[in-house]
Amino acid sequence: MSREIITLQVGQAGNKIGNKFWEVISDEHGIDKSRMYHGNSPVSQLERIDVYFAQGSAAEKYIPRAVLLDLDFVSLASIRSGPLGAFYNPGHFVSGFGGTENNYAKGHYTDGAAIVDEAMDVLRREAENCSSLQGFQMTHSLGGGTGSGLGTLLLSKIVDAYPDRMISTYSVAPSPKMPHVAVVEPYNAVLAYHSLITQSHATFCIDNDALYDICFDTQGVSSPTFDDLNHLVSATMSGVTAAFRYPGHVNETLMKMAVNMAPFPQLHFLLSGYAPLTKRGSPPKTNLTVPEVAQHLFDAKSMLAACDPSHGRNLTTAAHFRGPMTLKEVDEQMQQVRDKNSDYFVDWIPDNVLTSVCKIPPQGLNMSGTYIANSTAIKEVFQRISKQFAKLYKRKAFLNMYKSEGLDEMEFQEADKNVRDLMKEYQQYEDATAD
Ligand SMILES: Nc1nc2c(ncn2[C@@H]2O[C@H](COP(=O)(O)OP(=O)(O)OP(=O)(O)O)[C@@H](O)[C@H]2O)c(=O)[nH]1
Ligand SMILES: [Mg+2]
Repeated sequence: MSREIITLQVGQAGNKIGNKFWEVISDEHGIDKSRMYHGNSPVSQLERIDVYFAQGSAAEKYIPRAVLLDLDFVSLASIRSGPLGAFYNPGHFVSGFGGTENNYAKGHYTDGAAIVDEAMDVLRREAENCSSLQGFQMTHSLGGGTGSGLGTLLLSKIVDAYPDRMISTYSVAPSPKMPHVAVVEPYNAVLAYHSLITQSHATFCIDNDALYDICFDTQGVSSPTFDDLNHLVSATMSGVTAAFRYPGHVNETLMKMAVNMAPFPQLHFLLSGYAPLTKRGSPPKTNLTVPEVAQHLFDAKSMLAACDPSHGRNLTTAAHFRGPMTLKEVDEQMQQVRDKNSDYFVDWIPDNVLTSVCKIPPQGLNMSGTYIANSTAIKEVFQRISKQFAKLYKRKAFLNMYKSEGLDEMEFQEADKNVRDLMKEYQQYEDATAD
């Protein structure tokens, strides 16, 4: 059974990140831009190719199962005319008449609502093309009006149409460290988190604040661009999805990942990390060892969200290793890390560290690791955004631009309350003990 996943790319960040994801995984699976297989290891590269690629004709064999949405047609046109433009199904681009200028309400209630049915038609056609659709993954920003507003509107339609399919998201939190971040982005992010609490089964909290710091501090990039940031996101997405794309691992379906990682349905906001993170321009690492990768993986500086795991406790943890190593080696290392940092792991969920090995390393490295944790420290991200939200909302700044697009002020209050309740819930499980 294929267990297909459909990728939804919404808004500028969503499409740029999605694009980079396809670039990385098509390389890994030996699929070139003309959609043909030119790899060197058909058994491993093609065995589960159907999860992410639809079968086309003999001349153009593998087509990404992706739907690309942006209200901003110029931004989407740049993806279409870019290096991967011809790779996607040409009927899978859905655009509007202009971006929302960071207005969630435009994305959710007016301009976005005008194109969401068209997007659902495309998605339905792709779903009908699947033999056993397992679910969806969405890439989007939470600060943009399209990524947050239209992204969550689309998810609500998917939940209605496919109530028994899984939904995962890679959701980018805004940071003032990046240039041109709009002042209202915390509003959009809180409104979107509010939806994701009930709509998503697994949300990877990608945070531009942390991505910027990794690029600047660890990789020595003096003024990180979105491409620099997206490089980190796509490497992590490749690590997470390797379990879906190659045979025989833990977390090998979206469902298993959600069941393993989220002991309580609402608490599905995941912290991720990646190793190795090397200085930009340095030669690729080809002599990494399992202990090195394990150590980097648990370093707070490797995390893609601005929170320190040592400030919270891990409800669940997964470490996905890639490369020529044995599971025994990995398990031993993880046991050592766990013993050294036993305070970081809750003691009331036994065996809450999962490990897996995929023998195929990512391009250019001899091995890599991806960290996924349901850490209560993730509440530090919500605290930061919620604080910024409160500052604006105290003076009701910029509310009119939301109200004039049909958003009721009650929704602001509800979203704010639900995100605060989520933080409290994380705190409650952080404080819980086995007795
Ligand atoms: N990591 C990352 N962040 C991005 C990228 N592009 C934009 N952002 C961030 O996303 C937020 C803006 O959202 P966009 O994705 O540009 O907006 P949108 O979804 O197109 O929505 P509109 O407001 O309608 O344009 C800001 O916080 C940006 O810093 C990207 O390629 N990568
Ligand atoms: Mg845009």
